[in-house]
Amino acid sequence: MAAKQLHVGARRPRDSRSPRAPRALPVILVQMPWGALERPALGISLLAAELRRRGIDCEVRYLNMHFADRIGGDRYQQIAHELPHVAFAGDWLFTAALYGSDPRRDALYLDEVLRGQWQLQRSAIDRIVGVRETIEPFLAEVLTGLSWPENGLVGFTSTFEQNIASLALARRLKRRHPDLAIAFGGANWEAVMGRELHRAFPFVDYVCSGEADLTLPALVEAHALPLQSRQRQLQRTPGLVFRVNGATADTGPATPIEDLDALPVPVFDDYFNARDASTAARQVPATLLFEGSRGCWWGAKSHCTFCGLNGHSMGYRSKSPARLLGEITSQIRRWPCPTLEAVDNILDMRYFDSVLPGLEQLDLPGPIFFEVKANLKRHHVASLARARILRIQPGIESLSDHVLQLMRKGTTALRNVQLLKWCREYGISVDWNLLYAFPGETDADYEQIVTLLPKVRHLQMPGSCGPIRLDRFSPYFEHPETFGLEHVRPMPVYRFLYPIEGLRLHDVAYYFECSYARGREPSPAARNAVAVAEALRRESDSGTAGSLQAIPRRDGGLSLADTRRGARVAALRLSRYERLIVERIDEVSSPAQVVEYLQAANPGATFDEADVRAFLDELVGYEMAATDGLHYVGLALMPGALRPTLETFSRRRQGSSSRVGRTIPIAVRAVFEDTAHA
Ligand code: B12
Ligand code: SF4
Repeated sequence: MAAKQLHVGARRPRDSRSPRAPRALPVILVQMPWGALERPALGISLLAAELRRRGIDCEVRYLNMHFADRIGGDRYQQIAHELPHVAFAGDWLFTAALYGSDPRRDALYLDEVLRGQWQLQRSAIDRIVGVRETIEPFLAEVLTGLSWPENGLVGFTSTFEQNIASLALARRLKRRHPDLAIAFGGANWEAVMGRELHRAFPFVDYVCSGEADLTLPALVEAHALPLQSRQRQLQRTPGLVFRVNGATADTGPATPIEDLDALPVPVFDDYFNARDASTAARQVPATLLFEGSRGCWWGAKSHCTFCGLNGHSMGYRSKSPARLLGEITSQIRRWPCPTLEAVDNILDMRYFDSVLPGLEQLDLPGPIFFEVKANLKRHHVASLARARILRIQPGIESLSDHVLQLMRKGTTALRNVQLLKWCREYGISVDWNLLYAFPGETDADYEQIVTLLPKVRHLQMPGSCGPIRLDRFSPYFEHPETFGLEHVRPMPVYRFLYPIEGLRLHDVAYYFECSYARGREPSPAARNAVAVAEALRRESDSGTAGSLQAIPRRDGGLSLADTRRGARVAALRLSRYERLIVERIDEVSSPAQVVEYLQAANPGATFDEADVRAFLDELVGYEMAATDGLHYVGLALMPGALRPTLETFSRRRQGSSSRVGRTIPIAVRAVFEDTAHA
């Protein structure tokens, strides 16, 4: 198949292809409902690029768009995105097409899951159920209306709610074209899940588990070989599930790609062509995806206890800055999109001095999204903004130190607050959720959050609040006993999706439920924190939260102007020395560090730590700083004029001065400019 290739210094991954291998059969990679309309399917776009550069005929089919056109874009989006993901309504809709109709089972699902668990109204349920009647005509249309090779390979990508629709089409394809090989890959088929699903669905010939950049090409090439040598070749390919004498066999985990520069640039032609032809897809703006890295450098050191993000490949690998920049540049020029999103779990810190300045030069029209680690410095945040990375997901998750420790997040409540503050200053939107129900949490943890939240009401509030979900591959799932979790079992909804005799549901599920051992139960006080967070979010959405701003004065001092609802004073007037203190606690600092800063800024002078601490406590009293008892962070937003100095400071910490001179007392009494608000 003719494919315009973009090679940005890409090298071919090591491959085991025999020079005598016969010409591989054509490949079709499929994106089924409920895959997103607004972005290309990155995994199969990457695999298609690799197959094409090996000379293999490969097409990516966006059958999700065919379906969306049938049921209407709005309804598609509602089921794909607006319903709670773990209700699996999208998957359930296709169950009759996969297993045959079962009114009793359906009635139970609607009653137990949609009505009972998720409290959906009758009208909402009716709208969902109404989609059922479009499914058989859709499957018939794509089965007979599109051309499928008699032999060759059709590969389904499956993440989120794509399993049942994909299996329903795969079954029909196999029946109609018995020589066509059916393969599956994607998050829903990794590791034991792929093996068990393969066992349960005999029409699935192959599964690629995990990263398939090497596995799929090897499989496609092996599939063209005569049966005997094919089996030998398959057995030599890591990451594969296939059949030997009718029984499921596997070759263990895939080999993660070490050199990401060796990957091709994903091909998005098929996505944009399909989008042009789809009314439903054109209704939503397209997002361009790019991949800078795989795995997680933090998780490789300290795996966050609830995180199942990386399956079996946590080891961190990233593209070289030159390669990544080249890829982004060529892709965005070719496919101008209003937003650009990195799929990385965590930003590579070396990109701050390489990729980010490059993005700044590109002067992209729309915002970029990246996941980052929360303990960034001010100058990092400034670089993000300059590079137009205006939406980040920093994994804040909580504002309690103890809860953050329980989840091994490697950050603190004050650092999280500091990041929220800087992001507000630089106009960066922060995606964060307040998570609770961690084993070992205490009531005091949520009391801390309830105390802190109103003080940071002028910063971004959590987008949502919810209990943690027990995900496959997470430490909670892998070692529940270590954390005091018991009776780990698949979420009950799975039995409606896989009503198959003898199926090990535990091996197919991605999400689980559990009980808590005595003494490890979730804290009921989390409810209060959620109520406070939600009320503050509503306040913030209505634009009435107010703000806390630092305003430099001509005399070298600083005023802190407080328009937050319930402010203790309207403004504080601070002296030059006090201003220096506020500047230092722009970043989380101990009183000793503040003293060091004051001394460095006033050579020859000395400052008393007790004075400084008293002043800081006073600021805390006015809710203009927050403390964990040992450290302090200022809550006021710094004006643009002060930011460059603070950025420089955050880049290179000032050394301490050991010179002793006259002692300057801190005038801890702040001058009120106004009386307290009502
Ligand atoms: C970026 C990302 C997102 C993005 C966009 C996702 C996208 N790419 O479209 C956003 C922010 C929107 C998102 C949202 C959510 N996400 Co998300 N996300 C990811 C993340 C971090 C990267 C996905 C990615 O693009 N990877 C890079 C590509 C190249 O890899 P890939 O798609 O896996 O493809 C490779 C292999 O899987 C395989 N492969 C893929 N398809 C096929 C097909 C065939 C035939 C073969 C042979 C091989 C094969 O080969 C590919 C190349 O090696 C993954 C975690 C991860 N590390 O993968 C989670 C992940 C996909 N997300 C997940 C979840 C649960 C969610 C949310 C529900 C939020 C949440 N965490 O609770 C929402 C739901 C969104 C929705 N319903 O639309 C889960 C999915 C679990 C599942 N069983 O489906 C994952 C695995 C993380 C996790 N464990 O929690 N997510
Ligand atoms: S939650 Fe984020 S930081 Fe933690 S291990 Fe997972 S990907 Fe890494």
